[in-house]
Amino acid sequence: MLRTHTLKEASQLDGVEVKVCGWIHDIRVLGRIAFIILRDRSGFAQLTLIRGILGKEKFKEYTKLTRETVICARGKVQRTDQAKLGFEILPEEIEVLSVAETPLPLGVADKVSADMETRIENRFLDLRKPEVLSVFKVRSAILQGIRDTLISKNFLEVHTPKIVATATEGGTELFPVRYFEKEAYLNQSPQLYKQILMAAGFDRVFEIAPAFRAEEHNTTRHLNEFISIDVEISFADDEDAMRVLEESIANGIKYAVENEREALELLGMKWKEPELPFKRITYDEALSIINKNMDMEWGEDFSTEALKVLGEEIKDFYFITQWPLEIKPFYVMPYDEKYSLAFDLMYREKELSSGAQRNHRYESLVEIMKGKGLNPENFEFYLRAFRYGMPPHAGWGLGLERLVMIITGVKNIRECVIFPRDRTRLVP
Ligand code: AMO
Repeated sequence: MLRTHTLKEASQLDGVEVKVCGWIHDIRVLGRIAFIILRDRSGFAQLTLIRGILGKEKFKEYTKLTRETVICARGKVQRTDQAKLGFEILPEEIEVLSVAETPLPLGVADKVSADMETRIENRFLDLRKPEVLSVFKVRSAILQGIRDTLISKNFLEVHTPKIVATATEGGTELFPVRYFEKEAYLNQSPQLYKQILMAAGFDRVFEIAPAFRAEEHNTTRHLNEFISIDVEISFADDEDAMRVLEESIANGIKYAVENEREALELLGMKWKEPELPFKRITYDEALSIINKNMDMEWGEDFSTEALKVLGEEIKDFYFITQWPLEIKPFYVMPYDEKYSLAFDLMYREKELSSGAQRNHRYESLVEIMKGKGLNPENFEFYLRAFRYGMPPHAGWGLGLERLVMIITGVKNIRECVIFPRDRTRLVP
């Protein structure tokens, strides 16, 4: 066994011999005594090195180790008021497992934050910073809370293909891939497949998987590869779908608050489980709020500026419902000639999720497709599923990174992905 305890586990002990491993965060030598601050995923420990105990040779060897070198230390844990952490480990032996070269391309212990480019290029070092790691602890917790919610509601977790033949969310944002002798694409959304699963009688499904969008714009809230949490529910309407969505979000936050309190504190975020239901406003109501400050036409999608106005007015989670049919995708259910049963979930000025009750009526679906300039023949595999018994259904897609951005308070969506894919970045 390389180690007996993580640093957090060791921090709970007193007078027990342990073997702990990690990275050297910092070393301070004060004559005959030296301190190594050791770091692992769970936290920090102070190794107190005393020359009189270790002997001159070992003391010299250990105090020359470079920052970020990986070591294991065997010694006794001792509670002490003198150490900032309330405990120290008095090593008898230190084993050097992997020496870190100097200088480091990115300082892990440094307070000053490097620019995003340098950080991503040296992401393995950047991720060693506790506050950077915290984002991923919170991300994992949110996901767990959401998954638990859906599983408890009897959803089936599924996976649909990511190499596909057609667009779903408008044809301009597709990445082509060579698929033997054919051209294929990376999927933008599991939309068509999750709907087909309703025809398959799966009743309620969810998928947590990457979605790919060849968006040209390089913004702080767009990625070219993101994780989409998708839900589809049979015998359900838009209101049913919204209820599952708000509950999923509330439980995701609750799970993070309960399980990653320290990580949230490190990020300076104070969350409590949000109260349900979230506010619902119609598109028309949103428009009249926006038009107190701007001059926006009915039927347009909300611009960044418009959403800012809205976000200033509603500083919380809220749904925008009853969107104009025109600006929503072909698969949403019309409410009447003008409006649809589509909704967006917002947090202040940020869009987190889109969803809708779907149009499950074959003839009407084909007609709307044609009206939007789409060729139904290209969607034959999808449309077939509507001809042999398709239940009414509703669902949504939630961008995981957008949600993580809000909960962790980071300003750039790239910080919510380990290795982000944006307009210019394909490596690492
Ligand atoms: P939509 O296209 O609105 O809807 O996407 C759903 C959610 O996915 C997230 N998202 C993104 N996140 C990061 N970078 C991007 N480039 C990006 N694009 C989208 C957002 C968005 O709200 N099929 C429908 C969903 C449905 O109706 O079920 C869809 O894909 O958080």
